[in-house]
Amino acid sequence: MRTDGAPAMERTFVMIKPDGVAAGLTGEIIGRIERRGLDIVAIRKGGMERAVAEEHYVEHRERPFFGELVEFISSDPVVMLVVEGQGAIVAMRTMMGPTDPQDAPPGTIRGDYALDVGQNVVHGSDGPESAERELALHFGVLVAA
Ligand code: ABT
Ligand code: MG
Repeated sequence: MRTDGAPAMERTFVMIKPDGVAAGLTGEIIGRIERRGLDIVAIRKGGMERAVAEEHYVEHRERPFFGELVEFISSDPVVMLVVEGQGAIVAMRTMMGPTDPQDAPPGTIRGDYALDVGQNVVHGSDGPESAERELALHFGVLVAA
């Protein structure tokens, strides 16, 4: 029995990356999110502008892989989702598996569908502050409380 109270209802930003969309994994990933019991509050498919991609990954701007990362994310269409539910941020991160698919166990999205750390199929906000920032960046007023 839980003694620490149920996780709060929250929203997180999820993105099916260009490799996931190109591999036809959109339905599979959305299906996993729905079957987990999370709610898809908004969804949008399209290309991510370069400037938006740079802002999305601003925490990595000094890293050697930044240029390649921005190029990859803005290269081809992505599917962006607002996902809501109890403890949704951690629930999504757990379903996705570790950043490097080589470390991701079977049963996770990355463990089942990816091999390369630079092209790992799916993104999910890594905490409440990131979720708030990323939802505002990609969905703006649509997700205002
Ligand atoms: P994202 O969901 O894309 O943010 O990945 P995650 O939060 O699991 O991991 P972080 B650390 O945020 O990685 C961001 C993107 O950078 C890629 N990456 C990361 C590399 O290519 N090489 C590296 O050494 C590291 C640490 C992985 C992530 N994106 N993709 N695609
Ligand atoms: Mg991240």
